[in-house]
Amino acid sequence: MISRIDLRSSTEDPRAVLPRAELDVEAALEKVRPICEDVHHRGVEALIEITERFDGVRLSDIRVPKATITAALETLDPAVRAALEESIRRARLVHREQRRTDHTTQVVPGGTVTERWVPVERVGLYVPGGLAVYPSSVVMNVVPAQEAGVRSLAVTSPPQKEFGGLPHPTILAACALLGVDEVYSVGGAQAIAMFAYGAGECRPVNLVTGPGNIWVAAAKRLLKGRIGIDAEAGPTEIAILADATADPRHVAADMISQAEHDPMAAAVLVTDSVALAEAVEAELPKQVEATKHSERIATALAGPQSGIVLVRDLEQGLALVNAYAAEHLEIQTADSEAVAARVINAGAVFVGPFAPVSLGDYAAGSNHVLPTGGCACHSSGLSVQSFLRGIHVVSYDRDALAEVAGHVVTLANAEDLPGHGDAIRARFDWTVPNQ
Ligand code: HSO
Ligand code: ZN
Repeated sequence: MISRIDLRSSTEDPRAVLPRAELDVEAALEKVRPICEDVHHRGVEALIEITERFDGVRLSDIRVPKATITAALETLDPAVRAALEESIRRARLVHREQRRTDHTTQVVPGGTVTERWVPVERVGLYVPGGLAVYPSSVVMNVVPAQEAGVRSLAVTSPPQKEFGGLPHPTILAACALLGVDEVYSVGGAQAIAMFAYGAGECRPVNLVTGPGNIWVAAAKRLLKGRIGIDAEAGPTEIAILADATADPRHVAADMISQAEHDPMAAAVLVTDSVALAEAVEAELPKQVEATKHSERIATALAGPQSGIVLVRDLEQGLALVNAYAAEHLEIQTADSEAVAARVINAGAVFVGPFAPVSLGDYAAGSNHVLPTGGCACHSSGLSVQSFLRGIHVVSYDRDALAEVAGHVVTLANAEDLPGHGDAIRARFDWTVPNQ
């Protein structure tokens, strides 16, 4: 069901020996290019045709009427509504504290630099359809954007045949709960193109966030620059660093929880305990058989991207998980807080026996849009910061400029850019020496 990789005597670079899925976004680029160009040139007409081709739905309009969004909330199961409300409340608590305050540094008397944090004006949020419906992803995208102060937010999600070409009603209900009333039933690469170029009622956006399949990732790569993007999300992944104190039933359940997303999802257990490895190997088939999406879970666990990795000790384990830079990393060891404090690369860290990844997926308050594919070594998950730009505001008076004028002219000349120096010298009637 899952392969075992024994690295106890390995001295190789951990990056070379760890299992990881390769997602060939480059190959998808050529397929999405004509789609994006078509949306660029023909707008809504192209969106309707492409949607019919890929989603098997003929849309009369790409925009979901406001009344439909409100109606979705009215018919939402009250238990789901209560759970979503709690998820939103907790996410707001955490994300509100991520707001940045403007800061002014007085460099010299009369000379200041202020960093002003300004929200992106208009954002497009992509909510995937596909194998599962993700109202929780609406929460994870919308809450940080709203807390950052983004004024204009549009959500798009693939049309569902069984719901008459609308996005899933739970997604619409989540939008209603969050006060989002601009929603489109468009998915795939064409949705990203709609956001980038605008089409019909959808004005172009400045930034697109939210996970999606390989076509969405390819469109994001293609259109990046014209629009900002959060990340090119790949299949989800969980790594667990555990010792003999971990409960194999919990470890197996957590691996299964993320394997449930996608046959290409990755579940990697790193442990120094042969007994735990064996117990998890025995537990996995039992739990997989008893669960609903056993087929795709079995595929994900058996895939080359998943495995149980044996290490000499937790030191080697830590080096390994830091090299792997998992989207989600659980620490289930005796002193889990101390081990977690030494993690430097992960999208999010879940500490101890009672912080499973699924808590973070729905209701920890943390964000579940996280860097995949090793990108956690240079990028962060979605946060208020993702929706802000820091603008430096430079304010110098005559005396403050005079004080540093000579240095600017010198550096300009050192770079053979005398025009730069002259812009300073002109302000002092060319009296600053041109050395
Ligand atoms: N684990 C996913 C998020 C998610 N799980 C949504 C359930 N619903 C990626 O972090
Ligand atoms: Zn999940």
